[in-house]
Amino acid sequence: YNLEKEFQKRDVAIDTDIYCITGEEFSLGRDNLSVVKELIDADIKVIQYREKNKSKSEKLKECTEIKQITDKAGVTFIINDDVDIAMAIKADGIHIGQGDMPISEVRRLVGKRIIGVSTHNPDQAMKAVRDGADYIGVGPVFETKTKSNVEASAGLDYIKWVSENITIPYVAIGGINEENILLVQRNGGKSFAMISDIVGSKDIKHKIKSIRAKLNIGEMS
Ligand code: TZP
Ligand code: MG
Repeated sequence: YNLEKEFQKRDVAIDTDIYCITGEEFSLGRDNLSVVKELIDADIKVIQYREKNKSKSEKLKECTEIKQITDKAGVTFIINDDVDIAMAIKADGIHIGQGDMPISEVRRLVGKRIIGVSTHNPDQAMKAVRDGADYIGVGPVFETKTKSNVEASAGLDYIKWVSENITIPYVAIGGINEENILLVQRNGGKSFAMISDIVGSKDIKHKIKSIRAKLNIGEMS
């Protein structure tokens, strides 16, 4: 039985514009499943499931449900932290941090699935590329209250450095919102991972529309 063979890598675009991450505690009382439905309705193409305070079985149940609707919609579904859940539900990818298992070990487990790795400085970025990450997270660009024990802000200089030196897809993260996203774009940002500004919006579809309008204007100027 070969897990790696069984998985057919989909033609997934990780270098999307907005990369949405779940966080039920920031979702104004909505559950993750209904937030994901709204994200899909707003034409979001990459969604990461991230829940730091739920049990494994709760997460597995939610991810199983979410996977059904992301599959139907052709949306890339990435799991934060839990390689076992990613494998159990046949997720498109896994996102890991600096303190997690080495990329080489994760690769042995997940085969051709997407591996994303959080990085906070150039050394970590170069190592992630060498070790075979499919994309890197770049941040935290700004201060954020969303993540506990968050690393010091890496600032705009780091995203700029990545844009000039790293050839695999990268996703800016940390404190990005509608107000400051153009600044991140001007400093080399192409994909933007967000939690609170999106899932914490009353009208998620409208929020995504106005962020996209800003990004499009930024691209033209
Ligand atoms: N990793 C670095 S910052 C962060 C994560 C998961 C939190 C991002 O959340 P927000 O609300 O978009 O600042
Ligand atoms: Mg992690």
